[in-house]
Amino acid sequence: MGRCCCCGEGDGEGAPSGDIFVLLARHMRRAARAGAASAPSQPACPQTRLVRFARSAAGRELLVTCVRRTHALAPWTRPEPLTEPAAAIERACSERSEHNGVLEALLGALLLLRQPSDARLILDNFRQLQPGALQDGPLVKVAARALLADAALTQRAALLADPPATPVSARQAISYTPVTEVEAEHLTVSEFQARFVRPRRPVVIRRGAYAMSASLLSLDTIRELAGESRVQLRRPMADSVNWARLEDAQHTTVSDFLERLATHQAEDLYLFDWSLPVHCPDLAARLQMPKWVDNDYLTQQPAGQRYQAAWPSLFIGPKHVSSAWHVDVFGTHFYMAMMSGEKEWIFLPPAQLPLLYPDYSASAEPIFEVVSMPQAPVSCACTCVFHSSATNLFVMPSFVTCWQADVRRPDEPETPAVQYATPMRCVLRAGDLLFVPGGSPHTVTNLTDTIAVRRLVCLIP
Ligand SMILES: O=C(O)CCC(=O)C(=O)O
Repeated sequence: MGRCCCCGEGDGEGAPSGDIFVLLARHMRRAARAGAASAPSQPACPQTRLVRFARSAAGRELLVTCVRRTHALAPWTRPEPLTEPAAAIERACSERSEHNGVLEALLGALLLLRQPSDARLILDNFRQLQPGALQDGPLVKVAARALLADAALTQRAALLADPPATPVSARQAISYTPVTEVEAEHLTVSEFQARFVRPRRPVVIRRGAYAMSASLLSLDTIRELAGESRVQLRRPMADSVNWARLEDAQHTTVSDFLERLATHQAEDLYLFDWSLPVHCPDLAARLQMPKWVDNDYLTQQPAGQRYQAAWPSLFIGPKHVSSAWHVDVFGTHFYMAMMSGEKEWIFLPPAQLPLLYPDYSASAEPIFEVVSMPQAPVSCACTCVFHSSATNLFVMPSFVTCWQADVRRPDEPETPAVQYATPMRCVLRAGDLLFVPGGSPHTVTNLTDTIAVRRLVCLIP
């Protein structure tokens, strides 16, 4: 590998060490100073910009260099099961006092190069040589992502060997199982736990939102109690690596956003997951915990404990704006109470997550996509994202191509496993309360302008 034409980095003495995103950021800054990297085509969060860079020729070259240098220097980092005499390898390993950092960089690079199986084998080698060595916080995090990514490959193969459904191609059209609906006054707590929480099934509880508030929150109430508060809005972006592919957008006041919504000038801006206890306790005080979920471990923590008072949070979104496929954090259950408008929800059962091609290269919260990588690194060039909203395809010419996995596009040849999934669907209307079991991948579209409130819950059995 020669020197990179944009920043002069190339073959060097030491193996790269530490967080691969820090290395990418440093490289990107140098490339920008040398005038070799173009500005990103759209504003985006730092992590999304770094992943864009990792997909460019210059970024890919850095990743490949990182992998090659490390393999050359530390035999235990080769992606084959250990065959060399363990003592020699052990020596090489212990001479390298910073081996945790080296392994961290290597695993991060392999994940971004979409080689999770290599990452897992290297991790196995490392654990064989250094049992108990995985105690370093940053290393544990990237190791966990490598294991998740590799497990998803294995689980997808197992699901395809015994698929949950006949492929959509044989069924003509995609079909959705309707989510079960129950009237609030007929649903006892024990029935809720037995039918929905334990088997991890979603349910729409009609009129359930009234268990939170006798009168549903209106824009007027929100304006009155929270109008002056400042909020950071979000907006969808096709190649975002953030949760639900929503990127941070501008800051404004709640009343300014509501005014834009009323005058149809909110565009694709979304007031999303805005913590009411943190930002507007008066509004939070109006909302009660519905009886079905009041055995929540998070709220029973001592005051001041992280997440003890993070939710409920507020969502106000204009018609057509969507949250892309995602899974909620820590695999927790959550519920959403609809205050006004309508939302379409599409889910997969938690066990079918691997059919959506979860990708852990940017974080432990997966995005869902398939990337085609060129075999050989190409020369440095600018990064440029082309995005077609019609097909949801975004392309970086000559570098990599990404396909978002989505059960609504079962014919996409690059993501064939999605056609074996058995999606569920519901439309949530004002007054409804939806329970979503932990670990369920889902995507949500505002069919009208909407107001909703949502809370993550860890239910104590
Ligand atoms: O309502 C939305 O747009 C997304 C809500 C959601 O998916 C969530 O809270 O996890």
